[in-house]
Amino acid sequence: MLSEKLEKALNDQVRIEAESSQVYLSMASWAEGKGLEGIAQFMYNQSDEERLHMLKLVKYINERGGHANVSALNAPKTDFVSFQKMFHELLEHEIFVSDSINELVHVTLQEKDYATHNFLQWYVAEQIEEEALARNILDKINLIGNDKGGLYLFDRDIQQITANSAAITPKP
Ligand code: OFO
Repeated sequence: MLSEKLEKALNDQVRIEAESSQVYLSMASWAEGKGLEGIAQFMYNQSDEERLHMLKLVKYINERGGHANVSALNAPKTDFVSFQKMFHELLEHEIFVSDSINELVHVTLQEKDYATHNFLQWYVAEQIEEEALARNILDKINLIGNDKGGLYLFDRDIQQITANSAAITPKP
């Protein structure tokens, strides 16, 4: 049985994962509108992954005798100015999520809930991967600079990154 404090902290994370899914969906839509097909596909994929992260938490909370809440979400922004800025925001967002997962892990130790501590290790590992991927993409973007041909290749490359990450990401 989850403690009240931990149940609330897990539910906060449910909301954060759901909001992450909306943020990436909004990024996907923005990129699609700009004709950046590869980037849009990458963001749609990220959005789907975040929804799976949310579902995994929902099921865990209910399995442990708690009640997973489906709550109202903050609306993401709709304009991202440039794809470079958008990927910077993606990294910042992932760092924010990693911090919140760390806080959550801290609560499991305070509450001496080692089963939930164990369950959350999947999220810890996932965040390391997602931050690394975002940094990797930003390195590529810095290499391109303002070169139009480079952007074309980047948009094509990122489709490959999407396909590879779908193949290696362990399913929640
Ligand atoms: Fe939910 O994995 Fe990143 O944010």
